[in-house]
Amino acid sequence: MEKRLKIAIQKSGRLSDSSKALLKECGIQIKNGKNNLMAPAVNFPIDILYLRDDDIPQYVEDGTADLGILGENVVAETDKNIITAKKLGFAKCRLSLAVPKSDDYNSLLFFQNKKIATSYPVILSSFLKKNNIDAEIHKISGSVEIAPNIGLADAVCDIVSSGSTLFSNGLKEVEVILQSEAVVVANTNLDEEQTKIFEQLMFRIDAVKSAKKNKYILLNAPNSAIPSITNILPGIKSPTILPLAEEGWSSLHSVVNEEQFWNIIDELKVAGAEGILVIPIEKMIS
Ligand code: PRT
Ligand code: ZN
Repeated sequence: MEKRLKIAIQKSGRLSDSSKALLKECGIQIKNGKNNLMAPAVNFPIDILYLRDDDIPQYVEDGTADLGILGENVVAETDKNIITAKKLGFAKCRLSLAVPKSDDYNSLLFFQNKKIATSYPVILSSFLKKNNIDAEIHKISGSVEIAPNIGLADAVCDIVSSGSTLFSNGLKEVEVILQSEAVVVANTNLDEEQTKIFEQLMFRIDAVKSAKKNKYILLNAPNSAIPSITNILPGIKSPTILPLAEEGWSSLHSVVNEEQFWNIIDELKVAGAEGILVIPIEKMIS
């Protein structure tokens, strides 16, 4: 029988839509069984396991799942024997220490003998130990940000993304302990056949990721401007140049990084580029 890989993703929460969308962009169709724990892909040898994100590391360590998609914060907190194989660029956040806005904060010494509320006791205690701070860790599983207001703790260690949760609870972020984003994790004992499927999946993820980072750019320019425009365009290779019906003019095509694009757009216009079109790329294989 054909080997298949089991990939665990979050059943519902901040990671689930993006995880499903990524698999879809990789061309993988999942049979939709609502409320099922497991769903097979119809056109790729993987099965999807829907789990709570906190359970994924254990399942991947013991081989119940071969791969998983979850946040680096949970990977670090659960501290299982699994491989972090690839960063995915979504669900970016950080694990930070925060204190009441009105408190004077100068250094980590602030936390000496203080009480800190968190859902991340493992990461926090190793951070405090590394910095020689003695503090009491108060583990709570939700709504950590209200702990100082109800007198449960002096400070919190929690996930921050925009910062508005801390702000609306009268707290200020004072130290970042860990930066996090969604990653693919893998079991340490994949066999040869499983590794092959794993590599095919990573290849597709890379193609989707680099397509997202890049845009296809088309522009028209007088032939005399081609050398200077070619210098400005930081394409994969040299641009494609096609003659236009209008004598002495050409169309230049290239691939540019989304971030670079905004930096070079003015230079391109000054160099003589006209009719600039920027088009999303669906997949990019380098
Ligand atoms: O049910 P299950 O256990 O599967 O889900 P969960 O409730 O544990 O996790 P979920 O869905 O809330 O988050 C899943 C993952 O998303 C986390 O483990 C992080 O890796 C990532 N992530 C990204 C976040 C955030 N951004 C985030 N903002 N996880 C939580 N938050 C919360 C944070 O806890 C705080 O309450 O949002 C609040 C802060 O947000 P800002 O924007 O106000 O700063
Ligand atoms: Zn969770």
